[in-house]
Amino acid sequence: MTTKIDVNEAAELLLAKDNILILCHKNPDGDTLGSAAALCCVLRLLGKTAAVACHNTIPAKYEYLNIPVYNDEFEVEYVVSVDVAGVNLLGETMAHYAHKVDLCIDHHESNNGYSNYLCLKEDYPAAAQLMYEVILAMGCEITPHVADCLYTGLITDTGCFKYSSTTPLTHVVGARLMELGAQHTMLVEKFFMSKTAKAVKLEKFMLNNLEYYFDDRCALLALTRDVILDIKPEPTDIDGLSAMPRNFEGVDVSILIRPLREEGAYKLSIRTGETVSANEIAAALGGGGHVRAAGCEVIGSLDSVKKAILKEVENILCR
Ligand SMILES: [Mn+2]
Repeated sequence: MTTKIDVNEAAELLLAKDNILILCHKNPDGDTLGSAAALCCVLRLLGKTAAVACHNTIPAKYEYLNIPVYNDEFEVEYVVSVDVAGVNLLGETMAHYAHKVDLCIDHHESNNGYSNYLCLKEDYPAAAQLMYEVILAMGCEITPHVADCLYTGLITDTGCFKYSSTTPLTHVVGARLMELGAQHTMLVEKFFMSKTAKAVKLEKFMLNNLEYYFDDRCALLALTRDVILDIKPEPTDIDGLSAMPRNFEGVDVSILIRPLREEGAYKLSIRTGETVSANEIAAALGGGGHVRAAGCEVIGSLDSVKKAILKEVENILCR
């Protein structure tokens, strides 16, 4: 059973606690890392002991967030998860925290209420927008570094204020973070204006290998193990790929399939247009996320995984 709380109650809890561990979701993105980094920094400025833990090593791209990774250096008394919709998203090495999350700060409508307390805003496009409010409610100053962390979450989860989840308030928060010192130019350049050589190779592979289904309303790209071994992309090189075919004319659903480390398991990223719910498609296969962006993990051969997802897409497109 989880108790839903508002921003002020979340702030009160955080102010009352110490020796705090902040958990990110596995395969971390800019939102989970930026929000966690911001909270950790603020807690430390308050003189508290806090650190961040994630199933994966933090990608080099996020080095500037200066995330203090938990190293068993203190006994954890309070566990906070950030941008984590369900315990399965913590990853195996963090699974022992599954039933020990005291507070979850999140923006996923698929959040299944695994924490003691839950501060959730499903209508916020990024957990960072909520974290901004929590930090203000804590009465803490937003330093230029904290502004960088929050701005990272804001732009990465909104496609740089482009996705339909973006609201006037998102722009207000973005503007305020700029005033507080967020390095807008550096961050936008880093995440949206530059591409690594490996990301370009992946894009070329995508253009040559994209499969179309259901009157071309669904575009699917399967990255095979061979392609991954050949190009050797960083996870951050692959991240931008899932949203791209959604922008192609006539495409309502875009699916990216990539192999997981374990043989015979795949991660699916689903992006949809106005008329289709990505969350609904992902939920049918045990995953979840947001209306326009969701994901799931499916076990099986590439062929069977493809069949399974296409069946769900067909159910929704053809009803
Ligand atoms: Mn997020």
